[in-house]
Amino acid sequence: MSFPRKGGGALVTQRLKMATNGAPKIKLYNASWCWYCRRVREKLEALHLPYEAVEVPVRHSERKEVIAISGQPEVPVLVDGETVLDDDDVIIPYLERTYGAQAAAGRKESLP
Ligand SMILES: N[C@@H](CCC(=O)N[C@@H](CS)C(=O)NCC(=O)O)C(=O)O
Repeated sequence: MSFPRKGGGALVTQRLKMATNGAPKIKLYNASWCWYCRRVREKLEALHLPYEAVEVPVRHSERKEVIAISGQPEVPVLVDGETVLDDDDVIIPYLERTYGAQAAAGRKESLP
């Protein structure tokens, strides 16, 4: 069976992949009280990017996963496939560069 396709099939396919892939591809190590983390969460949400948020322990010494992944204990840490970033001033421009155009195209597509 075939379905009629609107223009922008690649975008539709991309959205379907995001919807059906199970776990989100982006993982954010963060703390609910952390302002830098909040900036990153707001950017992920503004770009409509699904992500898995991992709340880290308050104590540095207990942040073993963050240290293993990023080599340092501070949050936010963003993992996107092979890319691991550990500063909000690096993470936010990365998200804009990588996903900004996709989000803008999605907004245009949803206009009447
Ligand atoms: N340069 C980092 C600084 C991040 C930062 O200072 N994070 C704080 C939490 S808001 C942190 O993990 N501090 C260590 C701690 O929790 O004691 C950034 O801008 O993202």
